[in-house]
Amino acid sequence: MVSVLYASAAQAVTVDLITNGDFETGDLSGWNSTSSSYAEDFQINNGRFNPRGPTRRVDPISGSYDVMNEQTGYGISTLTQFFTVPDRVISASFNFTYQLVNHYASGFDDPNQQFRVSLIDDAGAVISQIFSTQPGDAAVQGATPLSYDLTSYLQAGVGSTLGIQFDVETSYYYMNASLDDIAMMVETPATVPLPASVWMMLAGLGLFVALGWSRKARNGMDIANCDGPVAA
Ligand SMILES: [Ca+2]
Ligand SMILES: [Ca+2]
Repeated sequence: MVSVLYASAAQAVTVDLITNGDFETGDLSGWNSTSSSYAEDFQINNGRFNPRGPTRRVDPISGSYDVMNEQTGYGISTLTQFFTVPDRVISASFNFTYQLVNHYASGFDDPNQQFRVSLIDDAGAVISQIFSTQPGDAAVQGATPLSYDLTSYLQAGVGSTLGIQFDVETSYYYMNASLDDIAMMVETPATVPLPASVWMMLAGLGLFVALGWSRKARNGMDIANCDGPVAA
């Protein structure tokens, strides 16, 4: 049986720094959602969630739950989670799967009608915009797994608090993005003490850490619509 500690010849461990990245708790545990103007918070979706506007019920991307934003008009919805970076980082891979539908007839606009993913600092300032939709992108995009090598960013932020933020800006009304299978897989030397929060996550996640890593690796790298750093 595979150990929770992803052991390699280098005596390293790999841990997912994101809590409840698959939303299978059935709620937004670990996440914070905000909204402005007529946007609404991201909502948990069990397949029966019918968001305001023309989008109807959509099956979760994987498992029994994902999340989806909704709105009654213009505004910005955000979904954010902060995490503590280990004291040493060998590598860091950020993975998520999204699907979306944009009902605005003129398509996407940068930045007024856009879905974005950013790495932020502990004050919420954007360190790097990892992904964003671009004018001309397809209005309907099925489940798309993406993977990014964030090693340099996490190495620059060892021991600090960083965050991942998803946001949907809808200046021209209805657009719904779904998210699932969000993971920040960080490889760190086994001999280096990890922050207590990381060990707690290791203990709590158990075998899932190893299984999650395997699943993400098999998904491969889909670089469609990327305008940020891409994993090798
Ligand atoms: Ca899920
Ligand atoms: Ca609806």
